[in-house]
Amino acid sequence: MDTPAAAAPAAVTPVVYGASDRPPRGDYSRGGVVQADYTCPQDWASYTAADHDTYKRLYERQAAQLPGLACDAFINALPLLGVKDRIPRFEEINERLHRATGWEIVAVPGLIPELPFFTLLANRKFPVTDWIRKPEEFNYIVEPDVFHDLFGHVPMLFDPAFADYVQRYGQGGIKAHELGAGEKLARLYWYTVEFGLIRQPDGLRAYGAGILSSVGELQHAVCSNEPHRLPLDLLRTMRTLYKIDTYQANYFVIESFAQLFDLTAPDFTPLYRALEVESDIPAGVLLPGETGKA
Ligand code: HBI
Ligand code: FE
Repeated sequence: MDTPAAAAPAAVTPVVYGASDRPPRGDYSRGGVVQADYTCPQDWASYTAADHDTYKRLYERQAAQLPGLACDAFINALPLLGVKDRIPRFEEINERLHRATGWEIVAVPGLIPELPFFTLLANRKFPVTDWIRKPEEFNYIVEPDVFHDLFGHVPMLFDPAFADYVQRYGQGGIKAHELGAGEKLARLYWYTVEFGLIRQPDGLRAYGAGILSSVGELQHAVCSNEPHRLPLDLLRTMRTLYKIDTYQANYFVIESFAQLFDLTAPDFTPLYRALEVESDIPAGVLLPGETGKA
């Protein structure tokens, strides 16, 4: 016998990063279609012509500045999204993505709480916000929208080693949450999945979605002399505070996605214990001996 999917709007609370007096952007009720795991139908039919046009213009502008700044894995996978002149239907992306790495994307109304977020990742489901920014927010938006989530994150999920890293992050996240270390681990996500740099034989490149989906930060992260660049070190990274509303003051550099995957193989419990006696490091501050020129 079929039981109806458990829609649990009571358990579905909106979340925002940073200042908590900012009202949440997405609609988390939607007449009860948001599920207990925070996923919902994409409702593709509700996008307007203006919405599709915003996506198309963002895609064009951003795709044009990738050469020499984005990593090869991203540049090679971007065309696999398959659609660039409108907001894609998530199902059409899933056909290819699932075949490539076993991942799928699922629609969510916006930022979701830590534990359901980790749980989706641990199950190789990547939450993609379904709404798009307004034309007046074309250049800048604090919360992730469908352009950031799709264009920024999904191409990298076609890379097998990176895709495995994101799942491992989800699995580690569930454990970190139990150990009260969710915030520390979230910093690792921030400085890798969102704002990571990788050293390719032909130079430094971006793989983080926050960089790849931003007009201005791509140049700043890869080419500017302003920010510090440090080799990725788990303890250093998880001690480092971050800002969500400015370009990053420091970036962490990896040598390969396999390195990222291997670094996160050990149990983090001792690391979390070590972090308890280490002070947080403000964004942009160097420790003695660090050059910031990785
Ligand atoms: N929710 N939709 C969405 N997208 C994110 O990137 C996201 C989130 N919730 C929590 C979160 N990220 C971070 O706190 C994770 O690092 C835990
Ligand atoms: Fe993101």
